[in-house]
Amino acid sequence: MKNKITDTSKQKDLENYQKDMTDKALTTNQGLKVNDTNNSLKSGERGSTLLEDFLLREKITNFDHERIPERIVHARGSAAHGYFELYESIEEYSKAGIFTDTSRKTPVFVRFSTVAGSKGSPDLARDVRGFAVKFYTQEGTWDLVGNNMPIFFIQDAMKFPDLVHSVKPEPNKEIPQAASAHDTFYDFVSLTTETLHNHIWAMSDRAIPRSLRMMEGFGIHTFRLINDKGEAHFVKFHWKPTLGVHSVTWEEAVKINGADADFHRRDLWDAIEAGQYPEWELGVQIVPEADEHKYDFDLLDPTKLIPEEMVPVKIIGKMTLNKNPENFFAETEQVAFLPGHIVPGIDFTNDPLLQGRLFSYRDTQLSRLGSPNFHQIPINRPVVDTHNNQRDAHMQMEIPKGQTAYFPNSLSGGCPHLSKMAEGAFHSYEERIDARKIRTRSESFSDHFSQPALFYRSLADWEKEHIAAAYTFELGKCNHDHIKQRMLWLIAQIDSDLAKTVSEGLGIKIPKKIEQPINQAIGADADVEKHQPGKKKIYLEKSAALSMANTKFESIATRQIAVLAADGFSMKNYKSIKDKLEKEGAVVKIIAPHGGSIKCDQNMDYKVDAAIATTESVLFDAIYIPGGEKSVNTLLKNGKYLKFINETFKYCKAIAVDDEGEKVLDNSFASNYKDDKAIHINDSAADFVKSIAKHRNWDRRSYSDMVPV
Ligand code: HDE
Repeated sequence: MKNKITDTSKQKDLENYQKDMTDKALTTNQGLKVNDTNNSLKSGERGSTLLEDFLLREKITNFDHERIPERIVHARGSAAHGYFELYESIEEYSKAGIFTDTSRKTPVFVRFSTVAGSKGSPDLARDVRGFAVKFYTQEGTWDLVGNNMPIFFIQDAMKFPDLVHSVKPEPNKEIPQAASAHDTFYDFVSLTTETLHNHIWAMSDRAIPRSLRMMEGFGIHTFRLINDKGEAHFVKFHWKPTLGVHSVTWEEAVKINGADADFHRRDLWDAIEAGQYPEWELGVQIVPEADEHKYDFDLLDPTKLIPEEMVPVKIIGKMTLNKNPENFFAETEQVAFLPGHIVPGIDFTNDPLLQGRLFSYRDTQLSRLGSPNFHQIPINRPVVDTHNNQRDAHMQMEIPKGQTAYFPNSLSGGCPHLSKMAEGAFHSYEERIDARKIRTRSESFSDHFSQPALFYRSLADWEKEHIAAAYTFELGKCNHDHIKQRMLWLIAQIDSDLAKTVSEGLGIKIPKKIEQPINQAIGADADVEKHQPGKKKIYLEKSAALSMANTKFESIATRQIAVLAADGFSMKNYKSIKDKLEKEGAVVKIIAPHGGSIKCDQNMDYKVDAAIATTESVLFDAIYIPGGEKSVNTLLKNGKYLKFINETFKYCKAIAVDDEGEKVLDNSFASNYKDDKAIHINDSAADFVKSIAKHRNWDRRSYSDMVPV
């Protein structure tokens, strides 16, 4: 079995379950051929429908039961298949085959998600993104169920239902959908200071990614790696996208949700269909066991990250997503991730959030998928064989043979038999524990301000401005002043300038102290006193890795470029730009006054990708306007084209125009800023490419902020 597993093993397994309907007759579930699926059986042409109609009943019954409960969190998701390759063995740390065997291509299935919204909610909600990876390894399935931010809101699983209830729509009115900007969330956050670190990340542009392919992933918890000598190291897992980490602005996000609520899902699907496969490198931060207590924070506290400057991220492999699912429900909806799925060489730590997750995921799958046999659903089946004495239950798909279903037995020769560690059996890491049974929180978890402050200090000015705007927007949507005041007081503990800007935006003063101390507000007994947040520490001035200003700006692959053109556009202009952009991997789309096709100045037909009425500028990364008198005059008659340019200018994206195309620019808000470095007038295509690769020209914002779109 061992050497037979390849990157396509899971695909081959899934093919056994796929159904191709081509050239097939329509049948009932019993295989009966059907000659009418449009009309029910009636007593006479205008008579009542007969109970006898088993065709009607089968069709309707199936339909009535099509839905399963959506996930309580992470309901909205999109997924893809791919594989993971290891660059170099890390056998000194882990004996896991996936971390030691560089010849393997391990199949993976990855699901990205938002957290708070329902299954049909828009993709660009301000939210954390789930980043769940199922590795179908030769030693069994390993699930790395992470997020796109390196920390979490709470320190103990016990608080998870409270956190989720506070952010979900308010229970009396089921408002708002997929949004954190409401009273209950801020009531909870302002009373639960451990949330502040993840919260400030959620206020940053990380919460509104440009693409699922342009965000990082993190395992968050500290895990353990175990080598073949049984030695342990602590580890944090990181996914780094090869395209860099990029986001949209909040104003764009709001518009994208209206223009294309499936923006991220479509982008992932289209990139894979076009053969532009999303890639992430896997990195590990390794901490020797001896260093467990070396840091100013506790490695078991999931609200803390280890700055990369303190422990570098070692890149060890790459994941490539190269295939879309065949069926959304069967794969993306039915996939079940469990942090408890690990393989020899990887183990847990006592992080109290992780420990709770080890219970929750199997439990939730039972009600979501309806049976403990959910591991038999094709997408959830490991690529290795499974044998045990667990039996029966709803939807048993296998036919276990033999007289025995217990261990030990002699009637079946002791089978299925146990394995030794040397034969690959899992063995829990033997951690020495000498402790009291106690319901409390460790003092070492009590610093709630140092890391949000480190994050904020590490950002570029434009990132800081976006955070201030996000706090102002979110708190501005709350109705209760005491909640806003409590939040302002807490933000001031993170950074006084930030609090000042938010307070001006809200028109509310930062309180000198809060009326009711947080420990009283939570109705706590004396014991909670000692868990009040400690003083802010500065153990690192800045961490460059936390700022998106320091990400990669090398490629324009998969960037969407809108060409604004009508009949009579200059073919020469267009071709030279298009060829260069496409050579660099960008996607060039003609946006014309109508669908179908338009003619260039050489009278040749060009297929239109979208009529201007059906699309919006916020769906694109840059704009190009070729010359051609007739084309440009047509564009000038339609205000939507000017809106395209004004918005693209406002959101600091690259614009290129050639020849008469400049006239359109002259009529826009960009007309006075022709020396802006991301505005190209008769420039080389190579310069335009460089500006697109930079993602945005944030220097522009001092004047583009005034554009009223
Ligand atoms: Fe989850 N989480 N979670 N979570 N989580 C679920 O499991 C839970 C947490 C994450 O694409 C649920 O199958 C608890 C942290 C992702 O299918 C549920 C706690 C992180 C996904 C659940 C956490 C995550 C989930 C809902 C606190 C990042 C989507 C449906 C102890 C490391 C997986 C499901 C997918 C889904 C529980 C906290 C990531 C209810 C109790 C921290 C990516 O079991």
